[in-house]
Amino acid sequence: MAKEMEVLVPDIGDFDSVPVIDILVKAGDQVEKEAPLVTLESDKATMDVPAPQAGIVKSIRLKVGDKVKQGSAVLVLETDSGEAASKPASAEPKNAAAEKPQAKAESSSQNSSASAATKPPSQPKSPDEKPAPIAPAKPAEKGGKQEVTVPDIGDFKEVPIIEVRVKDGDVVAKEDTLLTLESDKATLDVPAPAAGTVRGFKLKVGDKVSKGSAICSLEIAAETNAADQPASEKTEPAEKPAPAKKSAAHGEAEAPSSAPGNLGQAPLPPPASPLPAPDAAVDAAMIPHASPSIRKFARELGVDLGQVKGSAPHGRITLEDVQGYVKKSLAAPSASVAANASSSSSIPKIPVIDFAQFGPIETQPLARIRKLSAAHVHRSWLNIPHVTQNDEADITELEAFRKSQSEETGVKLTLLPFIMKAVAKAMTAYPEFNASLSPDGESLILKQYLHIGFAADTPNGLVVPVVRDVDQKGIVALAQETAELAKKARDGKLKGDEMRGGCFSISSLGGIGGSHFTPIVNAPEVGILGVSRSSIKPVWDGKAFQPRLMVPLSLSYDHRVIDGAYAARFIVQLVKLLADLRRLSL
Ligand code: CAO
Repeated sequence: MAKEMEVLVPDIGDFDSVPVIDILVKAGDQVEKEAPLVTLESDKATMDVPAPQAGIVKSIRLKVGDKVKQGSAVLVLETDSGEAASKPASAEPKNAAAEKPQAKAESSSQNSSASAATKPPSQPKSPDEKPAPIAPAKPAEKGGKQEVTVPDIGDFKEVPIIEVRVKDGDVVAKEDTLLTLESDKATLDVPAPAAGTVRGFKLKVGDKVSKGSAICSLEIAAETNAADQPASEKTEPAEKPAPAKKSAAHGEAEAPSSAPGNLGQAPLPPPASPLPAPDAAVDAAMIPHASPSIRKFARELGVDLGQVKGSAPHGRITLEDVQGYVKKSLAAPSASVAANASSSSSIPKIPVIDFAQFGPIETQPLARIRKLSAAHVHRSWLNIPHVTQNDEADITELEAFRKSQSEETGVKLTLLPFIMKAVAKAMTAYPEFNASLSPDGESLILKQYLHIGFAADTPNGLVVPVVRDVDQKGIVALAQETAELAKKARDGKLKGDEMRGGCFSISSLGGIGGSHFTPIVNAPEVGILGVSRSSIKPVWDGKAFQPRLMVPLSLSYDHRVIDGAYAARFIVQLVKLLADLRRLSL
């Protein structure tokens, strides 16, 4: 017999005024059990409220912009089974019998992070029932040691570590990410519960951990002040973490904004800085802003959300945006398809080989950054017709100046900031290097700002921090900024903004070695400069060979945008600028 039930907002942590940002169903819709009904978004997490049962939506009880909390009415659902998945439409908003009610306050609050979107709503607490405070941590005494363990990560056990952010001896601030775990349902950053020095850290990527697994001990900084104490030590109940953003169906994971605080642990902090993929990959490689249900929808259609422009506030991607993207892609003329094609190109697959037949092997999961940058360089390589132009610049005088200025200013000046400045100057003279091809391949977008990214080698893979307004900065400032960004990159502390907006990239392998190489253009940029190791070479001055310090340069460019002659002029100009720094001031 058909029965009506009122679907309520499940336990969403301590949030009590969360805006509804999307209503995904309308009256009359037939929904499956677990189908997302509405999307809520706090400043910390995006979450879908799923249908507790299959049924027909009779009426919607809220609208976009409404602010809700646990127990708020979402809609009325007519179900066949008559099972009270939420509560009868007429009943008080209390005691909604979830299919699998949480056994206790602790699990109902803390499991929400990893499973809110797929679990049926948990039993709402009565309106005046306060969430259970998170159990106090062992005090992290100043100058003492605190053992750090994996916090409550919901129902998950044996969760693989996908990223390690610290090593033994590192000094961390409270809430700095120590490592990232990824189950099939959620990605969770484990933060430092206090500021201190990491000791006894032995975990590595691929290790599997569960709640309570030892991570390291923290030698608590003597100057640790109250603000550094774990939230759970404060008298107020610790903030109950928000549910992890996750897919309703496939468990596609996103970093939780604030995942469960463990007993004795500080709540997990907002997600680690967005993935340090090469800047141009940002659109595609960084987690796009979309609700779990939209992600699922996109996945089903094979849409890369990184390619979709969000029309909702803060660039959030809506259902209509995905649909529009699909329509546009289907209608796109072959030229623009060619401009965008990567996943659709039917390149022959590399045969799958069982390497174990030839000898012992070990399979190591790739770190997230590596996976993202692999996807990005692959896209760039497939989409961009590359040409690489090589040359060498005589930096004999520059080198002498660099050394003298390093001593004089006390700032370590490497070759990189000089090259960056020279590239900026050359880009000003050859503005097509400061451009991007429009997505439809019909026009050139010329940028009136000049930000340059540089590839940085980090333990977790390649990242591309971006130095802004290079044309307006001096060499010393550039040296300081690149050194600072490179350190942040290696420490895994770069923020999303610090990897966005690049116009051109420099990949300097000069500190390592090698002569020339072919850098891959960092799409949608159109040029990248590879710098190799300088060496003394005999250079003919018209009368005799002179020993000169030569640095090899490799300029790769997008041949759809840049003609060969234009690129040759650009690199010749660059070589001249490096050979005679006085030209930089002209
Ligand atoms: N020729 C000779 N020596 C060079 C040089 C060059 N072209 N470039 C740098 N060096 C020297 C520096 O002067 C420094 O020497 P000292 O320590 O004796 O002063 C040493 O090499 C190390 O420099 P550095 O690498 O620390 O500093 P940098 O400013 O040159 O580079 C950074 C910074 C972040 C670009 C670099 O550390 C890095 O990560 N490079 C790798 C980039 C990369 O992976 N590219 C590939 C991307 S595609 O996969």
